[in-house]
Amino acid sequence: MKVTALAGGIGGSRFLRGVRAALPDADITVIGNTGDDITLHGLRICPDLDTVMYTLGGGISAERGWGREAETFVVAEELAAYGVGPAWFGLGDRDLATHLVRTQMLDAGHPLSDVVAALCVRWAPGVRLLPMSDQRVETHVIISDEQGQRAIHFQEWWLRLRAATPATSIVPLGAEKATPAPGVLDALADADVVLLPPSNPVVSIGTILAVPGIREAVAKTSAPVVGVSPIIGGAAVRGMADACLTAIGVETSAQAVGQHYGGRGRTGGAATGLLDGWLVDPVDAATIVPGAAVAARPLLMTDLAETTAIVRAALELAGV
Ligand code: FO1
Repeated sequence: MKVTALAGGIGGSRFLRGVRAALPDADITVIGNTGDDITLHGLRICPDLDTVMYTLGGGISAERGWGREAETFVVAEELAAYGVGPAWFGLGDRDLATHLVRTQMLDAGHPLSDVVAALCVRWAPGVRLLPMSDQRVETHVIISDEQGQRAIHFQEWWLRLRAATPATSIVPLGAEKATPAPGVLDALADADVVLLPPSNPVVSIGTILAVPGIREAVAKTSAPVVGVSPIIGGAAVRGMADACLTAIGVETSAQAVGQHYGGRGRTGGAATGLLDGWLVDPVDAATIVPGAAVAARPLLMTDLAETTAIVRAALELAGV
């Protein structure tokens, strides 16, 4: 079976461990978000790609959900001693090696998709990890504060401001000029099932869909498309997805996010949305997404067994 999933960072990566466990013999392709990427100290950092790679490769910090386990932050301390920031981005020593290898490969002219493939030789995540694009797409957030209206990098908004300063808009810079990375469109066209994990629907899934061609490929694939709600009972399960949803005028509810993705209306309606199925928590069982079937089961990914059960429920909703 060929499974294709769009994934962001921590939530998406946890979900993917369940996909691998539920379908140990499947060919799994992950289309990873690169909008979180940032250049710091001259190094290109790809947080969501690294989080998928480390989580599925066994190198993730279980405590943080990002970065490496058994991590140290000596270089970050030394940078701080020089008064060189930003202090709000946790730059780990082991993680630094990943950024050094990636940056020297990019500087040598290798496209990001080749860099990801090379890094995955070491980590062997058990899935094919593709960046959504080889072109740079970088999410920036427009805020208004005492310095007036200005754009800051998503990571600064997320980590320094903890998304507490309302975003007047969230912009995936460069998306309109980006093209899907090699293999992305085929992975969507050839899949037996396409999954939208409970990643951030705006800055993770939304950014991937903003790359021209990808939303269309999801909308028209012959594979069933099933999403899993990242919102339970009106609250984001993790992260600050609610702040992102508010920024784009979408209510923080399982129903609003499902309707934001839209149903595909396979049963005759115009194919406007992406979803054939939308999996919600029982507390949101009354959810309606026109054009998509809604099913409910507990969605807290408390451990691998529970995550695997959630994945199985999504696959059942997909009819695969
Ligand atoms: N998330 C944090 O909450 N604090 C950090 O200091 C932090 C550093 C960091 C470094 C490398 C990396 O791959 C991820 C990192 N993250 C951190 C997560 C990162 O901000 C993600 O982009 C968001 O969590 C959204 O997915």
